[in-house]
Amino acid sequence: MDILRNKGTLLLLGNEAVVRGALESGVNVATTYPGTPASEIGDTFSKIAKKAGIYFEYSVNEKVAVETAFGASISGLRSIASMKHVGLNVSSDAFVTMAYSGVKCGMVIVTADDPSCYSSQNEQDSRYYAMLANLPMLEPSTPQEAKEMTKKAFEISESLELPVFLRMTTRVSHVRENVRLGKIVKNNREGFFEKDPVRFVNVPAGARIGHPRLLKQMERAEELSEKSGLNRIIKVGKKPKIGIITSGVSYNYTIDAVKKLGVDASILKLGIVHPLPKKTCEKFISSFKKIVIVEELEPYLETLIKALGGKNVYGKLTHDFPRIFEYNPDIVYDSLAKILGKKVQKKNEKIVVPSRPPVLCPGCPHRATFYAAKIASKDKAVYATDIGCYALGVQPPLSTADVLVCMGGGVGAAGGISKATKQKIIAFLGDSTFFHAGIPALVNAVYNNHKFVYTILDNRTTAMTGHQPHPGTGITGMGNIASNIKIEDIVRGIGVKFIEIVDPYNVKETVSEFRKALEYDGVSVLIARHTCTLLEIRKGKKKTYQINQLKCKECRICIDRFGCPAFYVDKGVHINPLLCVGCGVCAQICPAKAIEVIK
Ligand SMILES: Cc1ncc(C[n+]2csc(CCOP(=O)(O)OP(=O)(O)O)c2C)c(N)n1
Repeated sequence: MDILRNKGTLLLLGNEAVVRGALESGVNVATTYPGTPASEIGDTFSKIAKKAGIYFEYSVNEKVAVETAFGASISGLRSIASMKHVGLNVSSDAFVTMAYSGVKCGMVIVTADDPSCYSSQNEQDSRYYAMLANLPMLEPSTPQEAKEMTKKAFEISESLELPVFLRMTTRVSHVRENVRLGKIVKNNREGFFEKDPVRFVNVPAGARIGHPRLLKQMERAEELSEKSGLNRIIKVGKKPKIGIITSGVSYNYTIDAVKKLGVDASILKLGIVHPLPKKTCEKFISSFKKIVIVEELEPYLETLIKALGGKNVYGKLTHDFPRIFEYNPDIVYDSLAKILGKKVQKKNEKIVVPSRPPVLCPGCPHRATFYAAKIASKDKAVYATDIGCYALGVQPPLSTADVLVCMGGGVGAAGGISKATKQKIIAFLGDSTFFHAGIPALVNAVYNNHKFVYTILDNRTTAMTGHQPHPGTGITGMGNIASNIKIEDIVRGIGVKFIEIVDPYNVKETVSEFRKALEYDGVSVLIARHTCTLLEIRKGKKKTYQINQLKCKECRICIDRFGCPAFYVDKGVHINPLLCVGCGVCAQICPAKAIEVIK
C-alpha cells in the first residue's frame, strides 16, 4: 500500500508509476485485461482500489475495458484502461470510433509494447494506432516520466476531449526508479451522463460530424504538442554536429552512447509521438547535416521525419539500425559509431548458457490433459492451441501445438481446418481465453456445423499473466465475491449437445471422454477442470511421490511422453521431491506401477 503514500520518493516499477500518476490525477475508474508487459498496472490497481476509493475491474477483454473506461469518461469521471500491445488490436474497433465522439473527462489508454516478443505472439508497434485513430500518444522513457506523462495525458485528454494513449515498452514498464511523489487527488464525484446523441451516437450522420471535429482537435493537439514541454532538446557537447531524434526507452540508450562516444550532438527527445510537433521537428532537422533516428521496432519517426523534408536521415530504412527486436546500449552505441565513422565496441566473448525454454510446471493439469488427448487420438489429431500456459504444450514431448495465432484464434482456426480436411482436430483454450475471445468461435462452430473437440483447460484462473480473476472465478478485481458465470452453462446455452467435464488428474476418465468427443459428429466440448497447481500448492502439499527402483523398468514413459520436470535421470529415473507436487498423474501412467507415495 506504499503506493498510496503522500510524500517523498518511492521505488516504483514503470507500470506502478502509471498507477501513481493516475492517482495523482484523481482517476475514478480503472480497467484492464491482463497481459505482459502491462499486467502490473491492473494488478496494482486491484490491490489498492478499495483503499484509494476508486473503481477497478479486470474486464472480460480489452475492448470491453476501453468501452467501460469510455462510459465513465463520458459520464464525467476520469478513467484509464491498460493493456498489452496485442490487446490494443482487440480494443481498436472501439477506440477508432471513440475518437470521433471524443470524451468528456480525461481518458487514458495505456498500451505496453513488447519488442523482442518476450511474452507475446508478435512485436507490433502501437504508435501506428495513434496515427490510425488520429489520437495523441505520449511516450515516457523512465518511471518518473511515466508518472508525469500519465498526469499530462489526463490533462491533454480533458483539454482536447479526446482519449489519449500512453505508450510503454517492456523496459520502461519493468524498470524501477525512485519516483518523486506528488499529491494524490481523491475524487468522490458521482458521474452524470448528459445525453448528446449527435455526438455519442455514431450512426453515419453522427460520424460525419465527428470526423471533422476530430481533425480540428488534432490540429489543436499539434499546437499543444509544440508548447507542452514534453518534447525536449538535450545538447551534449559544445558544438553539436549531428541531430538525433528519439523517444521512449531508446532515449536512455542514445544519451549513454553519445556520451561514451564523446561526440557533440543535439538530441530531440519526443515525449509526444503523435501528433509530432512539426515546427520543432522542421527547425531541428534544418539545423543539422546529418539526422539520426533512434527508435525501437518500426521506422515510424524516420518515415515522418523524411516526410517533413529530412535529408541525410540515418535509421532503419538505411539499414543503420536493426528493424526488429529490442534495442540495448550496445546496439545503439555500435549503430551510432558506424554512422559517425567511429570504431564499434570490441565484443566480449559470449557466455554460452544452456537454453531453458519455459515449461509447464510440475503437476500442471494442462500436461495431464495433453497426455490424455494424445493417447485418445493416438497422437494423430491436429492440435489447434491458443495463448496461455497451455501454449507451452508446444515443447516436446507433449508437442500439442500445431497452430497458434491469437487469443481465441485456435478454436477459430480449428473450425476452418475441420471444413477443409477430414482430419481429427483437438482445439485447446484456457478458461480466461474462453471468456475473452473463445465464445464467438464456439457459436460460429456450432451454427456452421464444424467438427472438432473444443477443449477448455479450466484451471480456475488466468495463470499465465499472474492469476488474475475472470468471470468464471467468482471474485472481482475489487476483491468482491461475485456469482461466477459457469462455463458449462454458456456452452449449453450456445446449443452444444456434447459437453463433458473431466478432472484431468483422472487419466483414465479423461482419455475415455476424449475418445468419445473425437467420435462425435459436430462440435464436442470437453471441460478439463482442475485448479492451477501453483494455487493448490499454496494451500499446502498433500503428497510426494518416489520411484520404487525395484519395480522401475526404465521405460521412461514418464519422461519421454509425459515430460514432468520433477523427473530426472541419475543411474535410474528419480523424482525430485522438491519439485513433485503430488498430483499422482505419473503414478497412473506408469506401466510398471513403480511410482509410489512416500509414506
Ligand atoms: C489480446 C491479448 N490479451 C492479453 C494477452 C496476454 N495473455 C496471454 S495468455 C492470457 C490468458 C491466459 O489465461 P487462460 O486462458 O485461462 O490460460 P492459463 O494461462 O490459465 O492456462 C493472457 C491474458 C494476449 N496474449 N493477448
